[in-house]
Amino acid sequence: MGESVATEDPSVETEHRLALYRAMVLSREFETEAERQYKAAKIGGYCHLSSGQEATTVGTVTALEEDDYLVTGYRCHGFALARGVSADSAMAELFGRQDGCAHGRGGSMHLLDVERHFYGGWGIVAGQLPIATGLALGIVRQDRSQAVLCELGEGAVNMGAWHESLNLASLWKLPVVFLAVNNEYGMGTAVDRASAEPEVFRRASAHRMHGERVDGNDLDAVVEAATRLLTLAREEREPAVLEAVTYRYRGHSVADAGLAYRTKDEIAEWSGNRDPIELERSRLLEAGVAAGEIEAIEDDAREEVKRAVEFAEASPEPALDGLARGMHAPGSEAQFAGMRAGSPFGEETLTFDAGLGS
Ligand SMILES: Cc1ncc(C[n+]2csc(CCOP(=O)(O)OP(=O)(O)O)c2C)c(N)n1
Repeated sequence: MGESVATEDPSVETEHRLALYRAMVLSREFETEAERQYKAAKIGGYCHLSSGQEATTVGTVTALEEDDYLVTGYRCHGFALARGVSADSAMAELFGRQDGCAHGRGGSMHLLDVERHFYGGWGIVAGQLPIATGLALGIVRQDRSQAVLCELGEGAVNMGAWHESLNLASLWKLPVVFLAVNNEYGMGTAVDRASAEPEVFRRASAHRMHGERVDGNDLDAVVEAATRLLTLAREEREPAVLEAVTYRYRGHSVADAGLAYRTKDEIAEWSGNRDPIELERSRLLEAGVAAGEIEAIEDDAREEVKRAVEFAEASPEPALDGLARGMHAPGSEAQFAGMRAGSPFGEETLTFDAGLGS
């Protein structure tokens, strides 16, 4: 993916639309299966699903060029898939297996594929913002023409890292678009109970940055806004906040039923009348695509997810002695060897004068 939906050749447009539709369905099917596998205790740790948010996920990722960067929070399965990570390696990662895209060391919240310029999957709320901002600074320092898309939830905008990152991105004119996915709730708190300014895009103005809001369930609108803002970032070094208003159907994580802080009617209103996949499906039908062709795509995506579960089950557990690989900089073993057991900050061989004051 990497082009906009709008092209001049209508057949190309339909083909591209079908590819985006398949990506949305794949994401939905993947999440449904992930929940099933989590409940069957095949997946450990936390597991955050993005069912209902597919137009935002697929629409923004398709607006990225191949060598742009993508950084997200922990609700990252759909982003990884849309960026081209295979369902096999994403599912294997959820299972904690060796063939996972992070070699089984990251799990659901920390999907990663550096080759595809997907720099994770981060579990600390707003922890991904300074990383994305640093990537954008690297682009500028190396005079490259790329952009960074940094996804966050609307709950992250009250964190210090949000303000620090937006301030520097604006001050230094960094090529980054902060995608605030406003799915109405944090872990269980509605956005207007947590944020004095609940219209998240307006917060960009505090840093003299462009901000705008888009209907995050409308694929066309998302693709248009994301393509425009990423182009401005890439070509003019203009950072921006894009707020996508959408809804998550499931609980905050699989462990949350998601019903204590919102009503069944509210969920039904979004899933019944504003579902992004249904909306796209009716657009395809209106454009003359046969229902059979759409169903074939849906079946195909479902099969891909089924195969991914088999792949994940067959993949071996990572070797125990490799679990710490990649965690520390080369050469740091000598430093760790000098640390006193049970004393996390106390090295035997301190680099400053241990006899201070004597
Ligand atoms: C620094 C930090 N504080 C608290 C948590 C626990 N926590 C995980 S998700 C979450 C809510 C975030 O909501 P939002 O940013 O809206 O993202 P969403 O889950 O809706 O995608 C919280 C408080 C955490 N992971 N990191």
